[in-house]
Amino acid sequence: MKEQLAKIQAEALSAIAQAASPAALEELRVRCLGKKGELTAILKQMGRLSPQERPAMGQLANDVRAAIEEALERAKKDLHAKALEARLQAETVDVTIPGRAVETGRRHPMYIALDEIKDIFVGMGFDILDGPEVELAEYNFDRLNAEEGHPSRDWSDTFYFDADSRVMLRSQTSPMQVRAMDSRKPPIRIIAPGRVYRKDEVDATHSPMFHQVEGMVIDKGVTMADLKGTLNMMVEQLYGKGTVTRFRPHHFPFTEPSCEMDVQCHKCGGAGCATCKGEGWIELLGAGMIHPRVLEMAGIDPEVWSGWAFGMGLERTAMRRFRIADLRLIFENDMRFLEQF
Ligand code: 2NM
Repeated sequence: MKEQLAKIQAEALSAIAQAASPAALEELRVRCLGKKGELTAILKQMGRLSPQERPAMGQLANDVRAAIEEALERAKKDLHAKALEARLQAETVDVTIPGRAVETGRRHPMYIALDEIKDIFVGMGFDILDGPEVELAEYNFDRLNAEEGHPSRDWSDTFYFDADSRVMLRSQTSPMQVRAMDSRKPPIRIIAPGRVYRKDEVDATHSPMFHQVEGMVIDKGVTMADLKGTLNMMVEQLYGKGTVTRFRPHHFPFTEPSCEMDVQCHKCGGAGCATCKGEGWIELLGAGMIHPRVLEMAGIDPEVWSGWAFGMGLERTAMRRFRIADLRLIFENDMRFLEQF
């Protein structure tokens, strides 16, 4: 029995010395010291010994157990230390390597202008609406009082999808105003920014796709004075307090009366220069009192309610704001251009 114990100890210690992983160590522990282990098997035979032999053999068995446990514990610590060392080696960071610069994105100049306009109108209690770019001619034209034969409905001006000119890319964002009149009850205060499409050749001031913001107010007792007051307030926030404006008569099918709004040239103060092409004024937007027929078609009684609306081009607003000379720069996504804002 003594020899058996010595053999178990010797074999266990040598196996432990060679174990390469915590799992291998655990396997050894079970094999040597577990309930069905070699040492337990020996201890079960103690009963066969004489009472004189038993204490010494018991002591020896305990010593062997203690030696194996200690070896296991030490081997486990060694393995942990080695694993940690390996990890530290593998995860070494060379703090002397130069860093990689993070390229941050920035807002597009047109969206800077749009966000300003949105802030101004949200501050006055307007909701912002979004809607489809593929529209029905019914919403884009008929419901806006632009009847069959109106020049803007011509195939040479508008992108139609079908031969009978019913489905089209919207040429203005006003169909959103019509949808708002259908789905909401007055009083209504909304603005509708978005892409619009017209068959124009690309040049320094034209593009077949551009952006508009249109706005609309419908309430009781709304007059041209509200239109002028609100738009003047927007202009003062966009271009500074005291900016001078003027309203010229104009014509749109969906408003009556209609007007265009100019701002006095910020560069020459009205004297005439290159920026305003000698005019002293810069055209900003179109507007007017919503035509009674447009209200009627939406089921809004023009005897009770009245309203005003406006539409402005966003590219042109951004171009004025940032002195951008060519519209194409807005769409080309040239980093040398975009990095300047
Ligand atoms: C403009 C100019 C004038 C306009 C009219 C409407 C509606 F739906 F209320 F009738 N929405 N937008 C409007 C009025 C648009 O763009 C130059």
